[in-house]
This record gives sequence, structure tokens and C-alpha cells, in this order.
Amino acid sequence: MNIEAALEEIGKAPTLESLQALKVQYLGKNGLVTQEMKTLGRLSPEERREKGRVLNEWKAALEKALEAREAQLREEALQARLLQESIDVSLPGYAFPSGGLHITSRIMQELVGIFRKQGFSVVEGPEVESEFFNFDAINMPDWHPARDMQDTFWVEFKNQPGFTIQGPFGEDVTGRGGAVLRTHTSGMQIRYMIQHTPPFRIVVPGRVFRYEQTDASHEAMFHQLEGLVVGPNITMADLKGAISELARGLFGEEGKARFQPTYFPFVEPGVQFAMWWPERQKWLELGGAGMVHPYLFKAVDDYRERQGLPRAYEGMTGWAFGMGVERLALLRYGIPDIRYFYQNRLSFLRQFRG
Ligand code: YSA
Repeated sequence: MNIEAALEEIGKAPTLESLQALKVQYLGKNGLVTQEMKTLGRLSPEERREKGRVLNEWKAALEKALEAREAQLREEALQARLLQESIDVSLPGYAFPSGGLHITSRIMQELVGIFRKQGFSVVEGPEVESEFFNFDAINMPDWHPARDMQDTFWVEFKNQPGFTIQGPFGEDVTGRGGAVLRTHTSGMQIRYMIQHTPPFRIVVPGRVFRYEQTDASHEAMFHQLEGLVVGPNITMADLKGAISELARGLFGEEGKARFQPTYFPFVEPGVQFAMWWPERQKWLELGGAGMVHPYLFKAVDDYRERQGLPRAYEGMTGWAFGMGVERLALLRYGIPDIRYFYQNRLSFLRQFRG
């Protein structure tokens, strides 16, 4: 066997497979070196030692050469693959689909932002509300015809024995009348006033529910933004100023507001307000407002007193408003039907993605 030729052959093996074949040929069970080893027994001790040494050297040299060539071939294969798989960084990438805010969330954020700039705090309240806060405390006792204006989902806790509605201080108010899915955000006026002393200004964004026959402008679930300002000398002029500022915030410098007298049990006097929509040159009815009815201040102070707190609302005045958020979106974007909002159709939602 010619070791030089063998080493050269190994060094030139073109593929990993041919290298494996060479390994078998020289070092395998019936390989050339192995065959030579087997002849050692027939030699004299002198010759055996000498040939044994040479064979061991060959074996070591062959193993080293095989290993080196294998590493070389693997490196070559890797380089070839890398070349083939190279990324063309100049190609345009794939856009990942990204979510966005729902149209209602966007309008709500915009509205809240306008009030934040005027120093209003933002508070939220429970969607399952006691009849007391949703109706009675805002001067809508159960015999009051105004209750008919808000068809109501009544809730029973038959299967949730541990469920309670908590008052402003965590007290259980479940027993104060029935439980309702709140029909408006106005109940939060009472909850907030009980807990705080004036002066303050807040807005309350939130989801409300009405047992309505739905149509293009009525949903059974929609959103309102409530506003409440209370202090020693708050007047109707402040209300007009704030709503006019909202109109300018929403519709630019041309924006303006209009007020018409109307009735809500929780304000006196009460108004409904509309805003001028410059692009369409028309008025949009957006919500109700007015000066907080003294009945509410009395109900709040009575509640505070029962909780051991001092009365805080005597001599105070305030104004409040409540507006429909989807209605504003409908009018502003010219959307023909409010029911599109919550059908989760992407073709609709994508048009308003933020
Ligand atoms: C009035 C005076 C205040 O001092 C404070 C608040 C209010 C508003 C009162 N709480 C209220 O809920 N009045 S409302 O029944 O007329 O609803 C207010 C607005 O919610 C409406 O102007 C309308 O924009 C929207 N809305 C009412 N029912 C709706 C609806 N939007 C969609 N679907 C419905 N079913």
C-alpha cells in the first residue's frame, strides 16, 4: 500500500460520500491497513515491532487526513448554501398586518383629549349599576314618566350569589332597588360627587345599554361621554363656553354650538345641544346638558351624611352634559348606519383604522 498516494487521494476526495468510501477502503473492517495489521502475527518480533510502528503511523496519518478533508468539505458546503440563500436586502419587505384602534375608541380619545386640555379629570364607573344611581338619585324615581325615555335591561343575580354592586366607598348597594345595565353615564355624577368635594371638573367616558329596537341610528349598546363641573359660581355661560370649545376642537375654528331648551329630570334648566358641521353646512344634534338640578346635590349630601361625611354641596352650582359618541362618528364621517360599528366587519373597520 502506498501511503503517500492514499493521503493524496483523501485530500482530493470531491464529496463527503467519496470520503466515507475511502475511510472504509483504508480503515474499515476489511480495509487495507486492517489487512496489513492481520499479517503482523506471522512476522518475527523484530519485524513485527517495526511494521507495527509504521502501520500505526499510517493509521494516525490517514485518520488525520480524513478528518481534515471532512471539515474542509463541510465548510465548502456551508459556504455554497450561504451563497445560494443570500438575502437581497434591497428588495421591498412584506408588510405585517397590524391592528388599530376601533373608530369608537378613536373618537372617544379625541373627545377626552379636548377636555383634558381644559383641565378635566377622566373617571369611569360600573356598567352594571344599581337602580338607585342610574335613576333614583338623579331625580328619576320609579313612578317618573321620564323613565320611559330609556328602555332598560334589568339584571338578576340568580346564578351569581356572590355578586354585589358596590357604592362609592365599597359599600354594598345591591339592595337599593334593582340592578340595571346602566342606560347612561349620568349615574357617575352621583358616585363622583359623593366621594369628592367641589370644585372639580370631570368627564366620564363609557359604554351604556338600552333595550332598543335597533335601527340606523339606534344600537342596544353604545357609548356616551358625560361631563360634570361643580363649584361655587358655575353658570350656564360656563356650559356654553365649554361646549363651544368642544365644537371648535372637533370642527376647527368654524365650529360652533347651538342650544335649545328641553327636559331632563336631572337638570334645571335643561338643553339639548347641536354643533355646526362646516363641511356639510348643517347642525348635528349631539346630546343633552343643563344646570345640575338641586335634587342631585341634596341626594348626594344625604348619602354623604349617612356615611358620616360632612355635607359639601350647599351653595354649589354646576353643569353637566351627556353625548352619544357613535352619533358623533356617524355624522362626522357620513356613516349611514350605526349597526356597522359592532358587526366586526373588517371592510368597514379598516376605513377608520388609526
Ligand atoms: C343630559 C343632561 C345632563 O345633565 C347629563 C346628561 C344628559 C344626557 C342623558 N343622560 C341622556 O342619556 N340623554 S339621551 O337619552 O338623549 O342620550 C344622549 C345621547 O346618547 C343622544 O343624544 C344620542 O346621541 C345618544 N343615544 C341615545 N340613545 C342611543 C344613542 N346612540 C345610539 N343608540 C342609541 N340607542
